[in-house]
Formats: sequence, C-alpha cells, structure tokens
Amino acid sequence: MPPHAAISRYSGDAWFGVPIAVANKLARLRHLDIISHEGDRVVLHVPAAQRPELHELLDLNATLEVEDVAAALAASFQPWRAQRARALAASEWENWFQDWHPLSEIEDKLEKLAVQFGGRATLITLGTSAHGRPIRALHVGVGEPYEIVVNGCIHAREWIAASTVIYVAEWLLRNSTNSGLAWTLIPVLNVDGYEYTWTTDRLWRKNRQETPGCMGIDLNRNADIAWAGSDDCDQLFPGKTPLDAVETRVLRSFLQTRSVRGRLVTFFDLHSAAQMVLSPYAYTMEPPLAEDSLRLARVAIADAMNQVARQSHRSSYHEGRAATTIYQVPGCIFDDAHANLHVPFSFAIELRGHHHFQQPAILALQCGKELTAGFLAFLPMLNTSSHFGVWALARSPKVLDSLEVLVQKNVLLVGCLLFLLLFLAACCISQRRGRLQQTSPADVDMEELGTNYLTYETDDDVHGLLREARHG
Ligand code: 0X9
Ligand code: ZN
Repeated sequence: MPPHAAISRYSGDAWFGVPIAVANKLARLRHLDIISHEGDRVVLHVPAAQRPELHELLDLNATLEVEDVAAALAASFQPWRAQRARALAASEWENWFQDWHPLSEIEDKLEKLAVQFGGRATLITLGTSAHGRPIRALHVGVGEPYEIVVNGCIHAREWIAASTVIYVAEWLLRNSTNSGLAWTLIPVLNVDGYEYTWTTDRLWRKNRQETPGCMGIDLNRNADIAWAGSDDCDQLFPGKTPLDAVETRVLRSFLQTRSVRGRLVTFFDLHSAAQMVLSPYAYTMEPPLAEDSLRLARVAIADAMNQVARQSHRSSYHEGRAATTIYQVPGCIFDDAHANLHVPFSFAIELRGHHHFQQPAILALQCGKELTAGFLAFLPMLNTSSHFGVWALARSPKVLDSLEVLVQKNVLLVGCLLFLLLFLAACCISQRRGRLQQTSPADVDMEELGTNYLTYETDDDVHGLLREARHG
C-alpha cells in the first residue's frame, strides 16, 4: 500500500457526477480533475477547499458519487472476498494479480518472466524517463517478422493497465506458440508518474517533467498530431511543443524503429476506465481511410471481450472511433502511430474501473482475461484484412506449397511467377500507403477540435456559468 500521505491528501475531497459540458468548463477554469467518463456525464474531482464555492453550481444537476475520496482510494487496497478472488484466479500464476504492485515489483516480475521463459522472452529497455528511470518492456518471440506493441500506464494513475499488460505477457508465454508475430509489452511507460502515484499522490496522471509553471506533461496529448497548447497547470497539459515529453519521445522512437518496412502491424494503448475499444481518430471526427478494416477489428475485439465479460455478469465494453465515442482530443500517440507511422491497426482500449479508482487489484485479472479474448479474436484478421494483402499472400501455406512444386517442375515458370508476385506486392504496398495517407493534422480546422478543449474562459466565467445554469 502507498504511504498514507499519497491517499490522505484527498481527505474530504469529493467526486461528483456532472454533465460533461459543465464539467469541462469547470475543469478548465478551476484546474479540476475529470476522473472518468460515463457517456454524457463525467466524474469530477472537487477538492475539499473548493466544495463550498462550487456547491451551488454542482447542486443543480450533480450527483454526489463519493463523499470522501481518501476513503474510496483506501478501499481499493482491501482484499476482494476470498471466494470471488479464488474463482477468478483459477491458476497459481494468476495469484500475482491479487495485489497492486509498485514499480520495483513490476520490474522484478518482468525479470522473472524473462528468466523463466528465456529463449522466448527478453527484457528490453526502451529508453530512460525524465528522471532517468529505465522504461522496461518484455519482448516475446524471437525472429518473428511482424510485431504488436501493447503499451500501459501512459497515464500514471491507471494502474490496472500495467497489471493487464503483465497478464497478457504471462498468458502469451504460457499459452501461445510462435505465429509469425512478436510482441513488445510495456507495462508502465510513465515510470516517474507511476512511482509518484505510489510515493506521493495516488491520483497523479501526467509525467514528472519540470514545466515552466507547474509539473508534468500529459503524455497522451504530447504527440505530433494536431498538437494544441494549453495552460501548463492543466491536468491535460500537452507540453510546450509536440514531443517535448521525454517518455512520449521514447515510445514514439521505439514505434518508429519497429514500423520500418511495415513490421509493426498493431499498436494497443491501454487506459482506464471508460470500458471502450477505440480506434483512430481522436483528433478529428472524420473517419480514417482504413475505417472499414479498423471497424471490423474493433467490433471483433469488443465482442470477444464482452463474451468473457458476460460470463461474470459484468458491464460491457463499447466500441467506436475515439473522437465520436469518447471525446475529440489532439496529440494522442495512437493517432500518431496510425496516421504518421502507418501502423495499420492502432487502438486505445479503456479497461474497467468499477467505482473509479476504488477498484480492487484483482479486477486486472478480469481485464486480462477479457483483453486476451479480444486479442485472440483480432489476430486472425491480420491475415485476412484487406490492407494486409501482401502478408497474407506471403504467409499462405497454399502459396508456399505451390511454389515448391513449381520449383521442382519449372524454374522459368517460377521466375515469371515471382516477377508477377513482386509486381502485385508493389501494387498492394502502394495501395496500402495510399489508403493510410490521412488528412494532414495541419488541415484540420482547429476550431472544430471542440470548444471544451481549446477555449479559455476568464475567471469571471465561473460566475457566468453559475448564472446560466441557474436560469436555464
Ligand atoms: O483522455 C485520454 O487520454 C483517454 N482517456 S483517459 O481517461 N484514460 O485519460 C482517452 C482518449 C482517447 N484515447 C486515446 N486517444 N488513446
Ligand atoms: Zn488514460
């Protein structure tokens, strides 16, 4: 459990369910924190000191969700009922997920997995954080031609993402054989922020980089796609310039290296807790050119996750394009991966977070099982999806067998066939590139990015908002 101080700082603070428009304005004007999204309402964090001032406004159409945030956060460390926990953790190895784990334990776990499954798993370091911590990942699969990257905890407080990445890693190592695919699993990208949530502030979201006025950059607003500036004390501060956050740069350059020659086929960015399977774009309402393939994939993932979810009668996952399903925001790394690095499949998955950050650690086990099912439903699509023509062709056993027969029979014919195949491959690649050429972020009408996100109101507007709400 984190030291008392990391949680007790929230004594007397409250969480209110508020309509999204009011919450967004208040969040901007008072630097309030939006804890989670549920449709057109959000959960807004109101510090004890601001409760009297905001009481009147919030009273109008707000529900008090949590009276004392510190008590709610402490609740997430209560062990789950033993019977329920046993039912979920059916195998011995799954018991690791009975608890939340600080960064040091996550690193230990990765090291142990790399030793235990040596030969198939390697511990790698992507780079170092703003404070010089190594950003570790487990690379699964040796010599495979294609790769999937799964990233967790870009937002420090979303602990369930780290545990879920570890679950997927261990599940893959225990259950899957090589399939032409390598996986890089990054449980915690935002290592400084994650450590800080354990030592000092359980609800810290950004990284821990110095900024001119305040502390920290939201790593999921800092990518170079439709990037837009804001106040550096904002919870969603996107940095002073695109990619000025150390950890975004580390992830970006890793994805870039891996995306050379189409190696990186899929990127998953795990968050909590809106329970959604999201595909690009977040920065614009316009669909990407590959929308048909992306839609089929995200529907398959969400359906499979929901099948597992239904078994334990839990609430379900929604799916959609990020901007039209959760909200429209610039600077997201998964948009950048798809639009600029041409990663064909890129998803942000918002995991569970029942009762917000009050969820017990073992909920990650449920998320891990759901996500694994989602991945398994998705993987065959890599072979059949239209923007994977070349890969499907090259990997088809039928094609390989026929080629072998032809080699034995007629070398000239094989020569012609190979020429034809190369020609077809070139056509497919150019078509794929063409399909993935997206609207340049510079073409986007910044006004359209949503008044909630970009406009700044003056302090007086809180009172205007109060008046509006009172009279309307
Ligand atoms: O605001 C975000 O960055 C994500 N929600 S969260 O509560 N986890 O912070 C959602 C943004 C849409 N998803 C991505 N662009 N990754
Ligand atoms: Zn997040």
